[in-house]
Amino acid sequence: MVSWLKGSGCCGMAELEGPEYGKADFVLLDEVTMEQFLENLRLRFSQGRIYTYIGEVVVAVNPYQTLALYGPPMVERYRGRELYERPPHLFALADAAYKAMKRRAKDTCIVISGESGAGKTEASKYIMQYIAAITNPTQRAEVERVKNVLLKSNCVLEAFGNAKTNRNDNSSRFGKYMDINFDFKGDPTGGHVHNYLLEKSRVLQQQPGERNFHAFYQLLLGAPAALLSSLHLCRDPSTYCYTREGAQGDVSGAGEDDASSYRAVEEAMAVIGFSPEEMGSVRRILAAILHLGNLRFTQEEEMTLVEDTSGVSVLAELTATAPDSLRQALLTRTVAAGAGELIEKGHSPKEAAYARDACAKAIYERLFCWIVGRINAGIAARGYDARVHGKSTVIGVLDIYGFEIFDTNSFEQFCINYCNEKLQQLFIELILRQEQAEYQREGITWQSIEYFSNEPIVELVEQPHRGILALLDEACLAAGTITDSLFLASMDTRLGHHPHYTSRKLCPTDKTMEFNRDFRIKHYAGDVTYSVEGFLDKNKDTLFQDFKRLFYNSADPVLRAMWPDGEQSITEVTKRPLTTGTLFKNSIVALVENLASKEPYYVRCIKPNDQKSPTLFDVERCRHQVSYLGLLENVRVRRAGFAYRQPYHRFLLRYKMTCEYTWPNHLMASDQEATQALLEQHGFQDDVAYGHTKVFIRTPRTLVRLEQERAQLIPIIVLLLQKAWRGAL
Ligand code: AOV
Ligand code: MG
Repeated sequence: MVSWLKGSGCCGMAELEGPEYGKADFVLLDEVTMEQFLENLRLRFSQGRIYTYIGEVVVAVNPYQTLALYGPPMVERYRGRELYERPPHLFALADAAYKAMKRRAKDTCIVISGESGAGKTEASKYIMQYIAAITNPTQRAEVERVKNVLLKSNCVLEAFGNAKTNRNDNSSRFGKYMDINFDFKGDPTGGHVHNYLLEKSRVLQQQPGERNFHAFYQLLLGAPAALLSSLHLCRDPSTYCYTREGAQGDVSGAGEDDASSYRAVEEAMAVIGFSPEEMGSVRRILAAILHLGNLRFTQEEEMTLVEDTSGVSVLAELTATAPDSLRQALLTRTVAAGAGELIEKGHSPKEAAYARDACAKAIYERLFCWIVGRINAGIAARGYDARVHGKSTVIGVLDIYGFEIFDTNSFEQFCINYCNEKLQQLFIELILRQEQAEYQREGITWQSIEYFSNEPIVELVEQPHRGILALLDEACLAAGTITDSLFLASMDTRLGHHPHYTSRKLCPTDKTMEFNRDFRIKHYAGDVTYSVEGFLDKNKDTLFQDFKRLFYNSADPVLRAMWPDGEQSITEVTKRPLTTGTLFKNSIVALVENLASKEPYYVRCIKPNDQKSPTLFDVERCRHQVSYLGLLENVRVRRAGFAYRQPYHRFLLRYKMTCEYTWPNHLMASDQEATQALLEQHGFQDDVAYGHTKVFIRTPRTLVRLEQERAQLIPIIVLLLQKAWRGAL
């Protein structure tokens, strides 16, 4: 085939109809039924065609194998192409978002959703990799630096924010929204990472078969021996309480990966701009957390003591704090006794253990936030002046923890699943709104479609004064006597009528729940039973001021910088800081507002099986996901409206050879008129509508027929051209 035809992208659309390949767009299904949808998904998955469109939404099935889909030749195939010109791919979506941003100066965002292990984080990395590959053709040094830092940031964020869970070996335990800023040339000038609620309770405890955050194992298994001994650590993760669970059974087999990841993370941190001193502090803080977890407390007479005093001196050394102050912070707390007076109250061993754990969680969380801050400093747009360089535009990429159901679900799963409800709600609103806006903009009448709305579930969680989060805050505010089970009782009384809420008390025959412990929410993605144990504690998230002050006074500048609130005296400390639940809700509401203000592009990830198998397509698991993600409704909306739309000039470029009035070029007043003439000649006038800038085609069949005609004509044109060239020679 001669080169101009190769470049014209005939393979993309041809793939739309080949029965052996399945349909590249679900809109082309003969009938929109679950069975057809699943069969198409299965067929494509079995051939390594993991991406399929629903209009402009990419449905992605996790292949659980390395596919040759992302190298430089692929980047070249998609660069600058329209969505339908090539087989479905994340790169096509990334290119569409990039073009919208560059051509129309639109802020865009790519929202990646799907349950835990469905492939969101991998997708987000491929998207960033693509954007990095297609930008900065002139190799400007500062742009290259920014791109490099953006790409390297993932490695560091994953080391500190990801962990092995029973759903995913590299599960994101924090939410990540990354803005990439572009200058008027379309080159990245900087970026910003927003992180959402890290699952810090993982520092203390993991469910059987799970691990702590990767960073701990990477340090233990990857650090050179001399470094380890300077941190008073030994290699074996089972030595430390906090990493013991993760060192059991097959989990420990990950050792080699951890060692090589350690080196990759060190290198990435250096590229981002962490200084050697800062990296030293990070290692010492990680080591301190491991040592902290091994501290035990005993009681002798009236006094609580640390069992192994050498542990305290190691900790003092690693945190650069005075041993006496450290011991005091571990064993006592200062309380305001009224009239500005302060008294010291000794802990019982149990209280000391509780304070130790709260401290370990807080240090890790602050370390993580500090790292994010440091990455942000590394990718902040430097020397960008909007007056000189023009308006900066943004592409946001959202990769957040997916919907999850574990054997035991706690406050963290509750927050994660609430966040997924909000994103689902946004998807519904935007998909409808976007369609509507497009038809309005183009002057075309819109016909609406019924959707399952998850609004009642979102309300159940977040409604002011009545929702679960409000009741939880109310319980936390009440005097110390209130317990988790009293909180559950209050939910039973106030939410018992809600169709999406139940508990064992409200449903006594349901033995899958425990009395006084469990409640269940009917989420859009399935029923989840939550254990109320620890809800109050995790929501209050108390850390004694004594620890904050201790670390604020550390001689280690990094550790010190993490505790700006340590300066306050106990009497100044605000009485009721916002609770974790409320802070999380506020951050998610702000995130959703931010996403809604941008032009959204969607990737809907599907997990084909729970065995991480590259060949198994578990039809029931997929059916469930297709159903709750609302994908069938998505297809119906696309079909009820107009399945395809294309700017007139693009349409003509592709199909002009199918009509005598438009081939090789039309002589009409506008591309719209020429398009009209073409479609009328084919007899398609009843299936199309003409917008201000685009032609809208209702049924996929019309497009398929145009494609068929084009495919038949191309060999003839090629022959004619070859003849003409030979004649010319
Ligand atoms: P998640 O982000 O959706 O889960 P990941 O992106 O971490 O899921 O994917 C889980 C695993 O599936 C990865 O570690 C890879 O082994 C594999 N995988 C996913 N996508 C691809 C791909 N395109 N090619 C090859 N392998 C892939 V979570 O963060 O748990 O919600 O919280
Ligand atoms: Mg992830």
